[in-house]
Amino acid sequence: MAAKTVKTYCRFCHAYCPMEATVEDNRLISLVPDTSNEIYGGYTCIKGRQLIEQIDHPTRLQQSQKKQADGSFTAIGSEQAMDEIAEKLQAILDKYGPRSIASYNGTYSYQNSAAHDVARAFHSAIGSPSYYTSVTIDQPAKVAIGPTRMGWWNGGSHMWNDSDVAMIIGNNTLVSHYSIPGGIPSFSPHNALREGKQRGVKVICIDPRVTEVASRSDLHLQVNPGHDAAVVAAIISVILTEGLHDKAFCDEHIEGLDALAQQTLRFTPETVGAAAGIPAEQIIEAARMFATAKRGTAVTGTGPEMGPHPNLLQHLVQALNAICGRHYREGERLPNPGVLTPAGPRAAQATGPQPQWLTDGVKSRVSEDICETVVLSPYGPLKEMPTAVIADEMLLEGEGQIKALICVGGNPLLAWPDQEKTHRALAGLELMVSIDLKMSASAQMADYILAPKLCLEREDVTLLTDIWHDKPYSQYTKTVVEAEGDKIEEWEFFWAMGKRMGLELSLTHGPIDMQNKPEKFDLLEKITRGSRVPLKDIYNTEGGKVFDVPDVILGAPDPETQGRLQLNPPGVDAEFAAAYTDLQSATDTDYPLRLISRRMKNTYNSTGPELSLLKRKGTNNPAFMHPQELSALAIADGEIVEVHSRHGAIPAIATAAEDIKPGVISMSHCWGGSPDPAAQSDEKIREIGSNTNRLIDNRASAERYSGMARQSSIHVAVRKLS
Ligand SMILES: Nc1nc2c(c(=O)[nH]1)N[C@H]1C(S)=C(S)[C@@H](COP(=O)(O)OP(=O)(O)OC[C@H]3O[C@@H](n4cnc5c(=O)[nH]c(N)nc54)[C@H](O)[C@@H]3O)O[C@H]1N2
Ligand SMILES: Nc1nc2c(c(=O)[nH]1)N[C@H]1C(S)=C(S)[C@@H](COP(=O)(O)OP(=O)(O)OC[C@H]3O[C@@H](n4cnc5c(=O)[nH]c(N)nc54)[C@H](O)[C@@H]3O)O[C@H]1N2
Ligand code: SF4
Ligand SMILES: [Mo]
Repeated sequence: MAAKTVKTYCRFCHAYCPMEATVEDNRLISLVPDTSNEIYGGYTCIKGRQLIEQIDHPTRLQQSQKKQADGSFTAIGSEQAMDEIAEKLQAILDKYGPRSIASYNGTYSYQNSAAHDVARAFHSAIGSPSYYTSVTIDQPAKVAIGPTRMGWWNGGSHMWNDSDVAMIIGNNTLVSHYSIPGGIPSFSPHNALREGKQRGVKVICIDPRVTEVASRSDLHLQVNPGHDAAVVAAIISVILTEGLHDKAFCDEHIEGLDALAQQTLRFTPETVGAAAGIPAEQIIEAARMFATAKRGTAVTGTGPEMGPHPNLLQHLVQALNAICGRHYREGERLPNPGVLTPAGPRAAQATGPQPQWLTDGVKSRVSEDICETVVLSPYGPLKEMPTAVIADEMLLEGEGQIKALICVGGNPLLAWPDQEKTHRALAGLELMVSIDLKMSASAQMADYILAPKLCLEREDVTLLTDIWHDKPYSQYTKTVVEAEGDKIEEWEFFWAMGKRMGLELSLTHGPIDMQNKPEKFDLLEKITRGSRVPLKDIYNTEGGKVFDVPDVILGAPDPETQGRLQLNPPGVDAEFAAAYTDLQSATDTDYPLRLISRRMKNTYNSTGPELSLLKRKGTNNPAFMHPQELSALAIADGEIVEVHSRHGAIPAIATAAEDIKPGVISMSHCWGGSPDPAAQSDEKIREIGSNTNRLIDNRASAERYSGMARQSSIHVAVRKLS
């Protein structure tokens, strides 16, 4: 057959870079950036260039696997595996009830545009609230707790393309390709930043590392980790004291401004600067730079969102944007009203807080304070249980204990806080099923591993990123190459369980055909029904494009439904007090260093180090430290040391890096292997790295409502091994 070139997009990460694939006899012979794309301009990264290799890689599971009595795996047909799994799930459901069946939908579940909706439909059909995702160990304060407590603005915040300032707090988009709107766009981020700087955007970066973003910013606050809430409180205080806020917006749409002014008053630039290790003048300069600009948003990333006081930090960042009025107003055109999200007019008004979401959902069995979180999405509020305490839910005996786990494109043993506990929890399950392309550390603990189709082997649409773009952009990709052998999609698993268990699965816009397996397009059509652009039009468009959607001009507020943003919700006083106390706390002499997280260019969490180009860039997660720190401890660059916390110890490869603030260790997560001594993970540190989640006690500083663990800014010390 003659070679054919088609347009598609990469789903190695969520930047969804458009590509052109040339296929001959169902084999990929080339995969190149789609240089004609108007948004990405031909951008791709080293990971995306490995998609061809990934398809035939020797570590890829070509068939589903079943664990044998001796712990080894043998190949099994996927239909046979699913027959057996359905029977086991039914027995567990009958014996222990719906809550005992949990699914954990990790990062690769998000890359399949139908996976979450069908998984949720399965949970609804069996009545199980035990729906978990990686979002609740990522930034739950941002997507759930913050907007729930303060309310949100229906017109959204200023986006990068029409901003003249951006405050970027612990978010390194140039490596992570991640930002919420307002920060540097995740799509071709280098170009976006260059274009912004030419336009005159002022970038304020707050990060303990001179990151790729920090080195290109106008003002870098190289803070000690863990004081971001206090830093933002101080910035707010300067703005309010100097009267730089948007008084008209505050009068009309905000409640609790006086209280906020009071609460932030004692967070003076001097007090906060001393603890955060930066000059007071920098805090004042950041406040003035941000507030005197006309448009632009403050955004956070994972670093501070995983550190201390994330609920307060998120509250203050939202408050900062609100008091400066950084929201689209009546009569303004929304840069991206959404392509796949529901059509309809939008009004320039706030929706007030929803405190009932914090308390009325399904309660965690392990703590009164922790509850189902409500994640805001363009499709409405979505409930999920907090992953930070899922291992405890598995270990705590009694009514509702989790007995079965379906793990979809996630790697709990490396990703969940408290690795030892996670290991015990997974080992105690009656049934664990993993849908994973390789024998990951977690998959090895499963009873069944189902071999999935990879991204170029399936259809998808850019549902996840629909409102992250600052233009109404979308792309539908058809299957580029048919998967060889017996492989399934993530959603097909849940459909197959539903069918075998005699369930009726339903999406928001109607039931799923349970007799004949639906086509993916039909599923996606049902998921997106009512969208601004019909899915068919996107399907019929070759490649990604900005769609010509009618302008959405924000309408006048409706007095009936209009709410106010609440700057002083119940509970924040105590959070302010805790953040203030932290400013005064003496250095912990036993654990004087702070271990923080980072992303690495050559991997996506635990995916990638097996691929040749990525492997060449490194097969482990070095412990980056300032050379001064290394010499003070008499540690050589490249030496294997032990990093230990009150909770655990791991080996680490000490690596000198000038860009790290002294006192800080910067290490990536999701590396290493099983903590089971039999796995001898520590001995393989240079080949597989080590797992920072072994240093974390997930309950020691669990955040209210979400149970979010302290996954960054961890108190540690370093010990020489020889
Ligand atoms: N200490 C600490 N812990 C952290 C973090 C941190 O910064 N510090 N970060 C947290 C964050 S933000 C997140 S999102 C989580 C990540 O948590 P997880 O999502 O649980 O972890 P990943 O390593 O992304 O797991 C992805 C899995 O999917 C598999 N996979 C790869 N491609 C495919 C595919 O196409 N289909 C399928 N079905 N599977 C595939 C991979 O082999 C891998 O096992 O970790 C969290 N944990
Ligand atoms: N290449 C690659 N891309 C990825 C991933 C990957 O593993 N590799 N992971 C994906 C995932 S799951 C996610 S959630 C996103 C995350 O995307 P980002 O949030 O952009 O993640 P990072 O690049 O780790 O950036 C976090 C930054 O926070 C800083 N930081 C750490 N602690 C603190 C602190 O206390 N205060 C402040 N102010 N800063 C702090 C770190 O130095 C780091 O620069 O990236 C995604 N993209
Ligand atoms: S940034 Fe890299 S990994 Fe992410 S979608 Fe683009 S090419 Fe793929
Ligand atoms: Mo994440």
